[in-house]
Amino acid sequence: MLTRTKRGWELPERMATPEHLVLNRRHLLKGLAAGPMLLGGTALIGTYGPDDALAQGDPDPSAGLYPLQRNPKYTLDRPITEERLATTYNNFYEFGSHKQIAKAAQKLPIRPWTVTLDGMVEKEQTIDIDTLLKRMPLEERLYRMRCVEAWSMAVPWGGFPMKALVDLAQPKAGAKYIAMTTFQNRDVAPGQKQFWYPWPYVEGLTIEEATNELAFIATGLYGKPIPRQNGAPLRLAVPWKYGFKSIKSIVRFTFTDQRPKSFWEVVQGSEYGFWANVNPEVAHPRWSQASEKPLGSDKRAPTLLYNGYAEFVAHLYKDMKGERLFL
Ligand SMILES: Nc1nc2c(c(=O)[nH]1)N[C@H]1C(S)=C(S)[C@@H](COP(=O)(O)O)O[C@H]1N2
Ligand SMILES: [Mo]
Repeated sequence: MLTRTKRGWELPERMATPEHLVLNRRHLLKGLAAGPMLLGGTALIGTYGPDDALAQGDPDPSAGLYPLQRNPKYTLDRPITEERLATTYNNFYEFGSHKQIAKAAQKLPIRPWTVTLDGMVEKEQTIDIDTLLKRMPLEERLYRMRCVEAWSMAVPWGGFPMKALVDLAQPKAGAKYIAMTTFQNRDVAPGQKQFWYPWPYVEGLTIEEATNELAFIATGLYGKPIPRQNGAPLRLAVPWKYGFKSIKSIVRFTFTDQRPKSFWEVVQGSEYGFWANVNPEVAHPRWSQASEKPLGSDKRAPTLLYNGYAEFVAHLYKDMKGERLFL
């Protein structure tokens, strides 16, 4: 198909772009202070329709590992999202602040790729992704995902429990948090030339969250290696939190006793906090979170507390006083 027609499931632009609408003034000024020489690189990349995403980059050497055996414990209350939608309607600001980044993301080199485990660990290490994949217990899980913008999907991730990675890292007793960092490469990721954003993308979890059985490192999607636009070669999947917590294309896991400040928290902390647990009753300052729009459906669905995963994770937060758990 050569023409780009608006489909029923697509959100109006005003719904689809809230994450980048409001920029923290302090941060903007900091970016401006970085100097006008960066200005030449701020042009936005073009937009692409879903069909352009068929363009492929290099073949993925981990293809032979998939499909993985599905873990039957994690079930869905809704149909699996059509693969084409989940792989062509994405948030990945490194490749543009709009949803049609799939084609642009094919430029991301995913081999060689190493993952560094550092900070408060017994021994810092840097592991090649294919070595890591051999050492981790790979499985498939069906998970829901809820973006703070109120669209959602349900997909079969392939990958491994984050706990296995934490065990490999051997954190020291004093470590309380894990800061995760996305690659930085302005040559392939034009969004990273947008100097007003605090690149590289960083996210964080407590060690308790990271070792909860639901916290998953996704390396596959729909029975294949995960596509670049979805965060190849490895991204986080924490389905009880808003989607921005699920950081893509990770290069570093740093164990620390300091709570990390994540990308969106730096941009606009009043709208995107550290915890960011899904709660239909706690509205975003600019829109309700009571319902969501599953990709591919024309009907809104009610949003559930912890995105339906309360039985797994609610206990993590029950004694926390004075924390903004849901924003
Ligand atoms: N590095 C990085 N990770 C990211 C993002 C991003 O812009 N950059 N967007 C986040 C947001 S807002 C969402 S909703 C999910 C979207 O994941 P998907 O495109 O695979 O659906 O990725 C998250 N991870
Ligand atoms: Mo999101």
